[in-house]
Amino acid sequence: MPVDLERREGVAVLTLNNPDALNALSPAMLDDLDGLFDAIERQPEVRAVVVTGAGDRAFTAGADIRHMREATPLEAREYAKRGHAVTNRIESFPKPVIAAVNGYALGGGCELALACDIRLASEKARFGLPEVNLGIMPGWGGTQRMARATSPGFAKELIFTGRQVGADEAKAAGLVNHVHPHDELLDRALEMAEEIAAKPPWAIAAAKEVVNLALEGDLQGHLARELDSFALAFTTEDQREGMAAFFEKRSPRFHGR
Ligand code: CO8
Repeated sequence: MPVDLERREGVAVLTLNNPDALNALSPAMLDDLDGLFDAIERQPEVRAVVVTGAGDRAFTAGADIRHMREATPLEAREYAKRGHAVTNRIESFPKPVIAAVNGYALGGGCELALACDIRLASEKARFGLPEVNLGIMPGWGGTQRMARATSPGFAKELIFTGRQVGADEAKAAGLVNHVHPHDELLDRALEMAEEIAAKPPWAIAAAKEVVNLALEGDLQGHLARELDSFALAFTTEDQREGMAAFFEKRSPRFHGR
């Protein structure tokens, strides 16, 4: 299974499981995640969710570049829509979702973490929105949720430069709640999830819904704009060049067409 589900004391732990590709979010993994959230929603005994990555290196390194490399704009839009569906689902899920970021959280991986309610990071976590290096732009909500979680200036720096930041810088920017030693991350995430799971579930769900409203300001309208701009990037030669350069392990040469 691309995503593992483990149940503990009122908490479901979802582990993105394709460590050889740094847990890249293939369409199968997105489908799996969606199905597991369906199942968890129907289980009243599960009152909190933790999402993490398998292996020692990555939460997830983002959307599957192999799947995007030859995509037409319409196919790219479809893939982006699937990512939007999963991230919107997490954000509006009636139970709290904690991201335990145990390594790279890049591109769609960072966007997945941003859709979670609370982000805990290991000291090895690396966050970034490196899509420009591939000739494209963030397409799974990063343009909106990074700016809302941190600040427009921080979001633009990360999006324009593709720079990765470590756990401490991410914490200073407001992107993560706490940084933990790598080997303790999952235990700390479970502790927090279990603490929340012992609270009254209706009050938690209602509070989540209302806190989300604090940042609303036509989020869905802006996400629709992101989707269209993301798909348009796939009309450019720079997208082909950026993704070819990734697999050829060289620097891309962008020509603005
Ligand atoms: N997709 C597919 N495969 C990947 C990805 C990915 N995102 N990331 C890593 N891999 C694969 C590599 O190809 C490699 O495979 P192989 O062993 O077969 O060569 C394996 O994972 C290990 O990776 P590296 O050899 O590159 O490991 P390094 O330690 O040298 O580097 C990095 C680690 C820095 C994390 C590097 O792998 C990297 O830069 N990865 C790509 C990160 C990235 O650009 N992510 C953003 C992707 S775009 C995106 O997420 C857009 C979101 C909106 C999408 C909308 C849908 C269309």
